[in-house]
Amino acid sequence: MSFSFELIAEDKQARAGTIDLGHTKVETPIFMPVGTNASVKAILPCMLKAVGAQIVLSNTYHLYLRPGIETIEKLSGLHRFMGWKRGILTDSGGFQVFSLSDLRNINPEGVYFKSHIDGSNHFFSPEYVVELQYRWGSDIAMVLDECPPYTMDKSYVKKSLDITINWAKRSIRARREHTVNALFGIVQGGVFDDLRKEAAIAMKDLEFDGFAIGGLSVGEPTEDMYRVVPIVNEFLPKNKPRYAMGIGRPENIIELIGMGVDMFDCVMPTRNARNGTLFTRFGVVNIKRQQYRDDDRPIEEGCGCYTCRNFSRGYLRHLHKAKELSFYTLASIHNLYYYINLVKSARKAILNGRFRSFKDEFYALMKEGEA
Ligand code: PRF
Ligand code: ZN
Repeated sequence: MSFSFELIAEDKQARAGTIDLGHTKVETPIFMPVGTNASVKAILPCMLKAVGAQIVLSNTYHLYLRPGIETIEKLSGLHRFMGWKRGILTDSGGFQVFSLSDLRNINPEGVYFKSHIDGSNHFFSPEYVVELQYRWGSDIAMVLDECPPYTMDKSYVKKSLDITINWAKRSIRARREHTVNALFGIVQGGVFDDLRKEAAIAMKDLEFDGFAIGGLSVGEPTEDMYRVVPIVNEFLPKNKPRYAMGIGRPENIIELIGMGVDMFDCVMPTRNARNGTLFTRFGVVNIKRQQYRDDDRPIEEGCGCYTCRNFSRGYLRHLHKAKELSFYTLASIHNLYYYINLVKSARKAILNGRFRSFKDEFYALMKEGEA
């Protein structure tokens, strides 16, 4: 086991730390770009390095269906396969089975599902998804969980949570046979405060290397997210990293860092880049708009990314209109740089004990942009 987490500084609830993955380190808080199919869409590993990515997320559900475990094993594991030497965290498939596959049937043993690619039948157990993630060499594996849809009532969420907790215990037993990589538990419980507390307490004593908060950003009002996260964090051990899965908007990330969350992933920077929505300190730039046709300025004045150092809004708008493939790459580079540096600046502020003023400035600039 070569995983370790060191808490370096605290500023109220906000934390700065370092995760040591053995072959590479990750400075927290951290934003992880999403590389679902062992590729961050439109982005090469050399670009990931250039924007400062230290760890990326990939998906067990997708990789298991295509190209399959045997292929990745034959091609020397996930790092070699995708040409990325830094960190890799893999999601368990719990969430993707429920959001993507056709016809799924969840029972206490595991989950049966049909591939969204060819309709074939498959079964994931908590033991099997741990094995898969270790066999292809993920640095951080996630346990199988059920993320109940936001529309489910409390009795459903309670039953689902009981299954998720039982799966977490089985995952811990399964990992005893594999020693090198880290395993994170996932706290579910929907928007129900008492279920979240129950979930955090049930998970905290299991021998996980870190804990994720799942089941958020699934359509619930933002107030629910901001209420539930502190409840969970109160019960999670301080000396292990906390990861908010699939979150979120820049302001969600800032708020959750302030509540003691250390790790984030989200498709938003890359997905929004591809449809022309670019993030800046002054709010979003919709590059499709006519007003940018002859605009010689970069996406964001002062941004250090490759795109902003070399290209104008007018040029990027042209590429978008002409459906040039380079648009996807240039826009994704900027958005990833924005997200990664936002979180990096938050880390610096925490180290200097000025997270509060950092947050105030973040909102002040956004407001200035609206004016
Ligand atoms: N569970 C897992 N992956 C996830 C989620 C979850 O609840 C979410 C919810 N935002 C995103 N990704 N395993
Ligand atoms: Zn930029």
